Amino acid sequence: MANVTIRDVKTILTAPEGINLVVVKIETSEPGLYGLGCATFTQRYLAVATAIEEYLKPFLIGKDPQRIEDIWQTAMVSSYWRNGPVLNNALSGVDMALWDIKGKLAGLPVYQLLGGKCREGAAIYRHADGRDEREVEENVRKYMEQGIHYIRCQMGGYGGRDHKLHQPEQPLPGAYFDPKAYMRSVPRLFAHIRGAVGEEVELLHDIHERLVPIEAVRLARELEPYRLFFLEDPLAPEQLDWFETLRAQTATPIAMGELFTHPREWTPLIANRLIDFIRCHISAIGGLTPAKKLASLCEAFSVRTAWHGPGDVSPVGHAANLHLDVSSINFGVQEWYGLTDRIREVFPGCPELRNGYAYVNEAPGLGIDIDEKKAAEYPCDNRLPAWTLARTPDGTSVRP
Ligand code: GCO
Ligand code: MG
Repeated sequence: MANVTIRDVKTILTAPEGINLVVVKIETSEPGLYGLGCATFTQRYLAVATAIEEYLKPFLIGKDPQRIEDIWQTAMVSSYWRNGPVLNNALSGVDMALWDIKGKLAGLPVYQLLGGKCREGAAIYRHADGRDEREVEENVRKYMEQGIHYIRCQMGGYGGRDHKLHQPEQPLPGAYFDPKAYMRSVPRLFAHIRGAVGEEVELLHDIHERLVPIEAVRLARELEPYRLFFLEDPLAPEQLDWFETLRAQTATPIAMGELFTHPREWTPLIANRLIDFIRCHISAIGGLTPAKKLASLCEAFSVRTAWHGPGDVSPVGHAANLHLDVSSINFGVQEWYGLTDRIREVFPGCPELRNGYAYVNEAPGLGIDIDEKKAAEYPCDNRLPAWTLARTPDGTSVRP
């Protein structure tokens, strides 16, 4: 449509489930035509909101919302120093909103603009946790009864907990865990779960960068008998050169990427076939535009997608994940957090979950809306989450 322009850019901050979410709403000169995008960086949501309000909004007003690629490229370089989670999330909110608008203008769901469906629904995985093997097993069985075929198992959260800690006097405050006790507990957990539920269900685990590299290599090898669907974040983004060693040592499938914010992080892992699944938080890499390019890059190297999808992705972001999922031939699995009634109230048109598959709303665009009045009832909270102050028993601060 000729002459439609961007009229306003709004940042909506809301936390219906106590998790800070950032949504961008782009309004246009066409009455009633607007788009929504996810810009959620839950730990630094105010920094993202400032980047949107103070820099991207003046940059965008008056521009043609249909020129997605040109806006993405020019906005990316407009700060000169670029990438990083704050600026990428801000840009993602704009980018997804522009795809939403383009779909609405075309009268098509976004997946149609990405090549159409190659599957009706996206197979999802849920998180089973517990204090011991039996409790984890109970939660695995609960998900299996709901028809969920892919289940991530953790015992005591990331890095495990409730370990007897051998600490020095007057330890500093923090979220303590014992990497060695955690490492010993994981093979026990999967021996129990695999023995209890058999071979059919796909099991996953997230190391969450909690081990030193050589320990991650050892754990990946020790988990081989339990045939994981994938082992996630075995290393940190700062340890990319260790992936070669990890790959050479184990046949356990590897997933990585939720912390990535720069192409130089994922390109070597994909081009050298050092991972099996890419796990980016798509708003942290700049939105749908880079994510669709990344999915195509991965296809050439037999890497499958498994986009990040926890509670700190907004339902707009989950919808964007799913439009990519159903239209990418190299889709692997979709992480799913579980959308509550309260979330659905704030975000009408949420994707549906049925029998282990997530389905996008077939409405034009991303197919999701936001009730701004209801969103305002759930203010965000600027306190830093305690879990990010991770420490090993002697008090050393480590990556959370
Ligand atoms: C996952 C992630 C999350 C992150 C969270 C950080 O696999 O879903 O590891 O649980 O820890 O998104 O805010
Ligand atoms: Mg993870």
